[in-house]
Amino acid sequence: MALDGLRDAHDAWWKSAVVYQIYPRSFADSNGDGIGDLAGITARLDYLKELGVDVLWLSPVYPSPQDDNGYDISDYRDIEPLFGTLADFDRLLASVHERGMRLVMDLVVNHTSDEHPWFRESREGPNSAKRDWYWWRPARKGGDATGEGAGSESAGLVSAGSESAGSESAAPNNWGSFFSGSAWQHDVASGEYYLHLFSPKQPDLNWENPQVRQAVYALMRWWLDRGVDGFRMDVINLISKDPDLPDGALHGDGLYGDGSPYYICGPRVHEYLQEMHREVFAGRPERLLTVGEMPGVTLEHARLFTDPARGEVDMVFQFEHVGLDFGRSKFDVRPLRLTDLKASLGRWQSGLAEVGWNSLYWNNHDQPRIVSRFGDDGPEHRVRSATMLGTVLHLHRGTPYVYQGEELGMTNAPFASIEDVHDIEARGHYAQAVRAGEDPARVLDGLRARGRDNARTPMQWDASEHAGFTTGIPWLPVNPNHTTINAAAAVADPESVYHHYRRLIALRHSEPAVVHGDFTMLLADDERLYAFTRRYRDTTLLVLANFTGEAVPVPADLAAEWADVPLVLGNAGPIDATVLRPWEARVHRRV
Ligand code: TEU
Ligand code: CA
Repeated sequence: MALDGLRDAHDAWWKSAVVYQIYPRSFADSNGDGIGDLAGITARLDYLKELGVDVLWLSPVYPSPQDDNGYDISDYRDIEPLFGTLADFDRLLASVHERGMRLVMDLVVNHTSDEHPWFRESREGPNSAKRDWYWWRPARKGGDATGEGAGSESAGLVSAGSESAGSESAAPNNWGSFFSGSAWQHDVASGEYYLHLFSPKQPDLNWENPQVRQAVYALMRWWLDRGVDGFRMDVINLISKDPDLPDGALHGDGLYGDGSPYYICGPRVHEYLQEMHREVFAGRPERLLTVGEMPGVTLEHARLFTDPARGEVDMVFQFEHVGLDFGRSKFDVRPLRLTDLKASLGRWQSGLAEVGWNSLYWNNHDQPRIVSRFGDDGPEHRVRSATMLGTVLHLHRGTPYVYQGEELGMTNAPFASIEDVHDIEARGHYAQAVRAGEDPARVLDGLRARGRDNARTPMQWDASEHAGFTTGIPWLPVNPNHTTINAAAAVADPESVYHHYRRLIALRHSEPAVVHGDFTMLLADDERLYAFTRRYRDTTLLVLANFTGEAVPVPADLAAEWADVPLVLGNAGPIDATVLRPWEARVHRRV
């Protein structure tokens, strides 16, 4: 393993790779049922190959009741019938490999679906052989197990505290779930509760139990043996909980406690990932990629997780830069300060410079569209702000991830009412906030800015009725702006966001300074310009970007130093060395 580590540290293939995330439900529908599927993806591979991406990551395609759009898995060794069959999967994988690309699966093993056979067996009662595979606990002493949630009984389960939770709750502790309400679900038959950090249909697996860990490693080997090229590991830094499950400090709303100190990067998380690495990855060929999704991960932990010598994961998704514009919650919108963004990304650049590796992302299936968030999605500035944002991200040191439609500059969606909102997190938040007396119109504004459905409207392939996504009725309406923002139009227009992303990806493949160059932040205190250099051997790149809708003068010393240095990429035509146009971005290259 030490040898593995040494090799990886230098030229792991994924350092020069770009990953493209597909949300299968919303990518391409092949059979007119309104839901994207595997055959739809297979039919669109040439588009992705043309874009130039190296790796495709599929959000979950396993059988699932779809309570959280597939992040609730009921069978780890099959394909959800809505998406196709294992034969369709094998065809997709072969077609990806034929084109010289790789395919990474989503691995969701912090929790299963409550309809997974493991949980069904676990729920049979305290003597079930799998009882200990999940986190079952008796009611809190002195709590009133029948008090709250009474009347909302469904299928023998009563939500712990959906009505009157807080300190009187009988739930084993006061933790709130990520999707509103208590993190505990009462099971009437046994009188006990089970832990679910996400929805009640996503019970948390108990990783303390070695049988659980072996079962997970076995399913991972099963997919690798089938030929997949790695995993994106869902909330993998939440798998180790403090087994005492202590109460957390009360949230602002006074209803639930914050359990995160007891499950974010918990006591055994590094041990588990090292064990996983030994049991699943060690001795396999080097073509694999592992990325751990890690909400709340600190730079200090990230360095440990991604130190190749430790054998844990290749890189992590951290969340700092996508939380800088949160107010009291993610739905409470606060404007981004550019200096905060630079301080955060800059800290991660230097923190993982010597050891470890960064992932780079603006978007995924949980985040609002970046052009609507940090750019300007109006007709005048959409293309230029989207290409500026892409340039800044892709020129950092790390592996960039492109989320489907980001390469088209797709925007947030205009949801008219809560009726149009599908996502479980958004609906839960709306219900809780309105119950707590907040103005529904304002809550909806928060959802429009931050709701996960923004990322999940169907891929905009062309200007036709449902954007070429489906011949049927899409499960979530297409964004009306698909008449102008779509792949067909973008491919035909050399100045489109698509072609700019294609050039960014090509630059990474041809220019070692983009992959390996060191990173130096410039103008750290400037609220309008983002500037940095990348230096590798005799090459220096300067990246200069205007994060505003106004022209901004280039500081005189920078202008003088770089005026005659050629551009390798820009988004605004011929440059004026002394001023950046609105949302302009440039990459100069000096040798
Ligand atoms: O998300 C984990 C996560 O912490 C958040 O990004 C989450 O989406 C939520 O917005 C918290 O406010 C992962 C998946 O990416 C997400 O789609 C799943 O819903 C979640 O885990 C549970 O599997
Ligand atoms: Ca379909």
